[in-house]
Amino acid sequence: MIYHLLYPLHTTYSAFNVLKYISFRSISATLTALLITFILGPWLIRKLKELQLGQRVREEVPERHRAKEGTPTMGGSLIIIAVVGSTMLWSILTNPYVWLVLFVTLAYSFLGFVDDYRKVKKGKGIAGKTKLFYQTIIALAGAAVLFIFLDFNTHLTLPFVKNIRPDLGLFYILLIVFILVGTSNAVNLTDGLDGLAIGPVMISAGTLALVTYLAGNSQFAHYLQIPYTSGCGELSIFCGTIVGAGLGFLWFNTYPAQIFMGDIGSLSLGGALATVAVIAKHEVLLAIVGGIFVIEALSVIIQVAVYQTKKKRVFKMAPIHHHFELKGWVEPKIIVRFWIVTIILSLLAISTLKLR
Ligand code: 57M
Repeated sequence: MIYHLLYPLHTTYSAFNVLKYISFRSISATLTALLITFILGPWLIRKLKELQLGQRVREEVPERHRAKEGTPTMGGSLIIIAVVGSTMLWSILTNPYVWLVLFVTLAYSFLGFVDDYRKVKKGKGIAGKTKLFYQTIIALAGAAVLFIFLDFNTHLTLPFVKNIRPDLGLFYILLIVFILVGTSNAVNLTDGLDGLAIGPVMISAGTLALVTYLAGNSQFAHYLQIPYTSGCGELSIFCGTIVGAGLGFLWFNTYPAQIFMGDIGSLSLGGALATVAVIAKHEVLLAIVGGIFVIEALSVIIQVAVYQTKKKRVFKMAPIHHHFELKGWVEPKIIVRFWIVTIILSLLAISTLKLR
């Protein structure tokens, strides 16, 4: 919005010339999202408490989680308001990729809202299969927009190798659905300790902010020999808003949490990160920087598969953050160590851009 209103005046007021730079608008969008969450945070926590939208804690949780009963959930609404508001303020709104990521983010957040609301009000959320169905429909809609209107490049990019770029053709649609639904659920599973999910989400968003900036710049893309996607640089602003809103949310979600993000936050943030990675053509890079999400999801898959076949538990409890809890690690130790692992993975992911 600001770009469309003020940039045309740059011939009169040269200061507005700065608005043409993605870097400037990304930093401004990050700080704007942070400000929105700081301003709305306390009010939203009070509101969610008044509306009795408190978390119901599952029976089989490790003992220390019982004290969390009643913590206001659906705090992800704060993140979504800040992300959408700041993106609308600082992005070039004629860019179709911006609207595509906003569509997926809002659609997944609506699904998460319904799940959270039913969990809190009726004690039971949407059935797993139903949730999976709607997640798939939203992912298919996103893939359809990419293929039909945005001339999507169906060559798969792999890190470290620049000459192997298999053309998946229509099969890419299956990959897009797998990535969006998988990331959305993996972030959801990870969101089981105070700040455990939002930390890696912010680090992943910051990494994708850099990747989209480079992939959207023909000179940088050529120099790094990564696929050039004209217009995807604008997603750097959207990624910046996730970092800013995440920081603001973490102010309230850090241990001991005053608020949980709920499925409204975890499903939408996972879908958002996945959509950005698909558009920038760096899906494997997301799997690297989002390695904690992958490990959390794999721990559940392995636990369930081995238990069903051998009646044995590989982990004390899955997802793996509960395994460390039952090993006696205190909550903040698990959280910060998972953030440290994510920062290391982010550095590795960024290095794959050069090592090819
Ligand atoms: C998503 N939700 C948290 C909060 C958050 C198949 C099975 C692995 C599914 C899985 C499952 O459904 N998990 C649900 C995780 C819940 O957090 C709420 O959910 C939102 C995110 N979706 O925003 O609203 C609890 O997590 C804690 N929490 C915090 N701080 C936060 O900032 O402490 C969340 C955010 C909250 C709070 O206690 O109530 C959750 O864990 O439910 N099921 C499981 O994860 C269960 N694992 C399990 O059954 N493992 C089995 C088999 C099936 C693999 C096994 O190991 O044998 C665990 N769920 C819980 N505790 N709560 C069991 C232990």
